[in-house]
Amino acid sequence: MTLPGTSTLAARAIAALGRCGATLPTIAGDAGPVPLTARTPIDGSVLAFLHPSTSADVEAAVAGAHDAFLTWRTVPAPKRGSLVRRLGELLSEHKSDLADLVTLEAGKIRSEALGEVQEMIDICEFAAGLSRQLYGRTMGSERPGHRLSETWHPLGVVAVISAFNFPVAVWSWNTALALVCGDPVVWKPSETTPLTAMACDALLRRAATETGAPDGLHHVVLGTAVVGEQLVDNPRVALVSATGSVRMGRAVAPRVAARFGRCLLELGGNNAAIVTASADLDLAVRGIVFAAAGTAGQRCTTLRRLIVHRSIVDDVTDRIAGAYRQLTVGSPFDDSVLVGPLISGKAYHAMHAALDTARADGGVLVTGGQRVGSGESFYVTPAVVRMPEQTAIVRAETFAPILYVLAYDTFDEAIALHNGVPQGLSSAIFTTDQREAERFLAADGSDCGIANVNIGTSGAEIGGAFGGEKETGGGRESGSDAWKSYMRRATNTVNYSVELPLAQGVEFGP
Ligand code: UN1
Repeated sequence: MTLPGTSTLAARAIAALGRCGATLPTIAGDAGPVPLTARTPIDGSVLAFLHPSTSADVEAAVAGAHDAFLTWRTVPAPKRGSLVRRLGELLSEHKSDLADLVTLEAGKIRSEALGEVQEMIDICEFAAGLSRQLYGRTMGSERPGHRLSETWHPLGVVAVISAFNFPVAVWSWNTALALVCGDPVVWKPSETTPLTAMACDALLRRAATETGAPDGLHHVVLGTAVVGEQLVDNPRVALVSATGSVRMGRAVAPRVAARFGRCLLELGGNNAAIVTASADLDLAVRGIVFAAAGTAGQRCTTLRRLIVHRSIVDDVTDRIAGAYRQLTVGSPFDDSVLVGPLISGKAYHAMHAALDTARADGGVLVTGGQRVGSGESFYVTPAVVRMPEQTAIVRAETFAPILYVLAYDTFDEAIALHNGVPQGLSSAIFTTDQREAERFLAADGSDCGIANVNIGTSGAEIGGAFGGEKETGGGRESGSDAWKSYMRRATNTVNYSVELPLAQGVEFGP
């Protein structure tokens, strides 16, 4: 495996950052706090040193955002939409630069990095249209001469805490909606992906200047969990939208609840697909391989469990293993590569440990699971493991490319295995039998927030609401009516009569 030279990678990052209008700070020797090191998983080398935000910086960011809120909430929503429309144009203009940064910091192959930026452009278009559609309802009042309706108002400062694996798309889902809904944003990106965050911030600031939006609508704060905790505890943060592990969600949710703030959580997934005896196997295998091995298994929507009818399980497993052996692993800048690096050595060791546990539980490694190359980067061949049953390791999310294959006999058993995990993000069924497909989508079918037919678990479009149930946290981001989480609802009763009838027939008065 050949990797590009280290200095080439850092130079490429700094050039892309510069074209987006962001500059790197000068780090003053050893006088200041320990700098934040931006590294690339491509070869583990340093891309840049940055200043972590101090607690005063975080406080100032929230205060600045709150000041901006007081103005922004009164700007008409379609005018707020102009800012997001301009942001979408700038993202299109800098699509290649941002994709470079996504590849450098998250290790995504070019096509997936470009796809992630496209997802940002799509949500900006969606949000700009939405800015004229923040509809409230009108209900029939039970009282004569009364009008009953609801109005959606801006909520306040939104803190966005995002993960390394979708370093910018998840930010854009939240930020494009928040801005049209009248809410400024303070963003704490993953400490692994600060440069993409700085590039997005620079583009958004430019869009704000060009469209005459107030200062202070967007702030980036960099650092470890301590920075996130400060946002979580700040009473001026109205909504904490956090994407990451279940462990992180468990820490965040009660703290936000304790101050009666709002939380939008997008946590772990342990997504499964059922392959029934009637499935179109050519289509199924293509869908499964992208969902399980794409993004090196590091999407929250990655397919991690395959539940296959016993009559075809050997055939399906062989076909998938055959396709896996064709997957090229290596530098994500190499056009022939489909599987880039894992984000860190920690991710590699977690994968290794999970495979050991699976084997100890009676699992058989069918293919993959080998480290490719050595040194400070961690490339692996995606693994397929046949499991005798759904053991604890199968029920846990390991953020790496491991696909566990299980066999089922009856459809009820398949659904029970499917739902028999703590997480509930995405799901799929491969079948040509309409009854099976509808049953999977029915109330007693998949218990996930996303349920697909004849398509894998990953790669959702922005138009639908994105999120899941159980330990996934229950939040919904992106399309449909996810915008409602970023606004507060006021119910309005207007009496335009000269009488004062009370609801429920209550009589009161002398
Ligand atoms: C994530 O992995 O956090 O559906 C988000 C998908 C992408 C988003 C994934 N559109 O796979």
